[in-house]
Amino acid sequence: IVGGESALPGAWPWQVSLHVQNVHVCGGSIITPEWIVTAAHCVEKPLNNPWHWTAFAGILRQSFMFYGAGYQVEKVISHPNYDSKTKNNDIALMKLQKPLTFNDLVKPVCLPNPGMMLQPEQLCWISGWGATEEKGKTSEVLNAAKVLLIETQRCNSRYVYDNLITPAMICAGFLQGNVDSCQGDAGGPLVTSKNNIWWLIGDTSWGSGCAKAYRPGVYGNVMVFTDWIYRQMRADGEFVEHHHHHHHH
Ligand code: 4AZ
Repeated sequence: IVGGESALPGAWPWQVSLHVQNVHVCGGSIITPEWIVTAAHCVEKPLNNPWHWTAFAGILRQSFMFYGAGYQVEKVISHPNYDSKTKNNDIALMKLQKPLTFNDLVKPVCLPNPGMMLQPEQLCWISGWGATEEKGKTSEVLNAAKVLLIETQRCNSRYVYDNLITPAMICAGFLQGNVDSCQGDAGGPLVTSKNNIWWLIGDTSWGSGCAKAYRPGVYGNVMVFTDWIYRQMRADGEFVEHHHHHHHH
């Protein structure tokens, strides 16, 4: 996160750090005790194999994340229409081997309802352990920043992203630059508070550099994926249920 501030304990309780071989690689968001939303580009082959991944919840400092405090990942589901070249449909799910225990520091964020009304420049927040400057290194502490949604028509204008923004993406930040997500924040949350509830509006996906003028952050448009997410979680539950029945009869 560029232009943000270090997070207070419990401020972003859905934020997880996703590690590969004890190194922070991507962010993610807790949506249930067992399921994490992240970006599909974080789990491209060979990292689509769940055994590469450990998730850390409720810990602000990278130096406090050690193997025993992590949650092993049991399953990785990448969006079937993810396009690695255009980053279209850049969303994935991770299922944990053991459920998280929710407390003041570990809590889920709500999935948005399709058609949920947002202001054209809705106030949102981004968070993560990504670089605090372009080409910088991963941050030791969790950072967060306030950003505004940017209408797709503006974000697609010739002086911004010139029609690279699909309906499955959403832009947020500031056209003057200075505040943005950056390398290492990918997969993490873009959230907004409405009716006193925090909603997962986006998952950090891409951008041209970090915090540059006319190059805002681009996020997966989670509202477009809500139905797909529920379907994946339901299908997984039915699979477990189906196997239990065979065992008993
Ligand atoms: C990344 O590589 C990344 N400025 C995340 C966000 C942005 C650029 C790159 C947006 O994780």
